[in-house]
Amino acid sequence: MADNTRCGYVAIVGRPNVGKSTLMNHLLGQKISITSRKPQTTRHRVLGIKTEGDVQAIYVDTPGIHQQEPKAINRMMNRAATGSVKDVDVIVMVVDALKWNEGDDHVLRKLQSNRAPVILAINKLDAVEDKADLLPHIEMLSAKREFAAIVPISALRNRQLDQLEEEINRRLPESEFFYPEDQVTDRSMRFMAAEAVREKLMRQLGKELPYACSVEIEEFESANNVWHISALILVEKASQKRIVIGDKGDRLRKVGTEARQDIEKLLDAKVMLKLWVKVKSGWSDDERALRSLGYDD
Ligand code: GDP
Ligand code: K
Ligand code: MG
Repeated sequence: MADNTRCGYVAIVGRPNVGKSTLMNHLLGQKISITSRKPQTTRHRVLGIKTEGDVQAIYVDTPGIHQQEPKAINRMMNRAATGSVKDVDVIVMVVDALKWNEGDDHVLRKLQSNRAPVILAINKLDAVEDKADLLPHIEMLSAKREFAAIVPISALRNRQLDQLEEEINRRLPESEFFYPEDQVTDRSMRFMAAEAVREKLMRQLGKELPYACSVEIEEFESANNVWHISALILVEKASQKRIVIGDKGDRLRKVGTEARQDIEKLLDAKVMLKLWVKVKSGWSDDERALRSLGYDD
């Protein structure tokens, strides 16, 4: 390891669906955190570790910060989001270009007492039709708070991510690396496998029920270079179970195929994936049940 290394924590925060997880994955150059068009896709705090040269940036992807917290799962996600921001070195606040709303103001308020520098990443630049609208928008945003830097980006198209990274890295403290140079996340492969299944469910189920689903890994073993994994999909009602399974099992099969391909990439090995669907009523409103599913970290 070189002298004068830098290392620190970078929290990625923002209201739901602005592109936080997409940004983390693209900064890391691999899929660590699941994404979809739906808010509340990210339910857990996920670390993505990037070591390059003498800098190690430890990104913390957070569930979006919600204004309403009626259900236990929302309260837990908010706690995960704000709790993970406490001791970080840099905060990247992601917003959707030209779409500032009171959800963003709410996030700013949550960050008010935090001492870490806040870099504003104005995302989805590619979706802005008239670039002339951008300058007054940036002016409006810079009046909201003293941001350490403002960088317009497109996470999805990898635009200006180098500039953003530069702004982040120069604010990391001098320190030894906290993780081995080849480690990319603090999460287990078991967890990543469950998340891969949940991502496909989030993406393939319309508005019907993605929020009522949770995934538990029951078997995770390798034999002769093949991983045998079985995952249990928990839903709240029998009607939801039918939707997840789909006509003649079509949907479940599709979820299984796509999840298996992602898991094979992660493990770099062949995978046999079995999926089961089971009804477990009321779990999303029961904090104890959530704890047993690992939602409390
Ligand atoms: P999160 O809830 O903040 O973590 O948001 P996600 O990363 O899950 O992204 C939400 C949606 O926005 C997904 O459909 C992404 O593909 C999309 N998205 C993210 N970044 C960009 C971007 O730079 N441009 C466009 N057009 N879409 C994006
Ligand atoms: K999302
Ligand atoms: Mg996310």
